[in-house]
Amino acid sequence: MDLFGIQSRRAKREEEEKQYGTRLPPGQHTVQNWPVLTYGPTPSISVDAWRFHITGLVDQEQTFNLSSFKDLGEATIHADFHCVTRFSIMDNDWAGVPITSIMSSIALQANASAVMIHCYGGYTTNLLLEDFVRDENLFAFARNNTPLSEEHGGPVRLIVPHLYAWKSAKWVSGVEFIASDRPGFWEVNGYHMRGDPFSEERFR
Ligand SMILES: Nc1nc2c(c(=O)[nH]1)N[C@H]1C(S)=C(S)[C@@H](COP(=O)(O)O)O[C@H]1N2
Ligand SMILES: [Mo]
Repeated sequence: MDLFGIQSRRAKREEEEKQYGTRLPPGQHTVQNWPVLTYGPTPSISVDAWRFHITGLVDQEQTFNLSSFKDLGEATIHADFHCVTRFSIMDNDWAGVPITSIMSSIALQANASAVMIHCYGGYTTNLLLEDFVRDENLFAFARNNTPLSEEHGGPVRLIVPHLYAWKSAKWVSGVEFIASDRPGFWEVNGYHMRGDPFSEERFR
């Protein structure tokens, strides 16, 4: 009966609240596996072919290959991952190039206030500069010591732990610095412009 389903979901949520406290955003439940959520086909980009472009409001636009990209700096962060479809994956170790390392290697123009993330396959997502430039954000190439598989965004994906995971774009091909925030793929299609899971900024 559905009533049992509601009760068991409630019991699971209470159990998880005990375990994770305020780390689990409202309306989320945890999963132990790692589901794949992709809109459309999975692009296939080899490590050799992968390029990353820094464009827009910077004094000098730049292109990197994986090795020159990693030369910007490498770090590991521990973070949770919250999908707007209500599953959360707790305690991931992401290895990648911190956004702060990228910022210190570019000359940003004063009127930049947001970024558009571009991906192989055409996906895009937008972030305010203050949501993009945070210590824990990185362009990741591995999770839990394992290189990202193709379906999870390899060779490189963005990880923005404090926002819903549609902002954590897979198969990134570049970041474009822009003067004013404008919607990316899901944001055009009704998702929230910012996507804070703790205030349930799901749709608008
Ligand atoms: N390029 C691209 N990035 C994407 C998506 C996508 O469809 N295309 N889906 C987003 C969504 S909605 C989620 S929840 C996460 C899922 O990442 P995963 O498939 O590795 O779990 O990737 C995000 N990044
Ligand atoms: Mo998602």
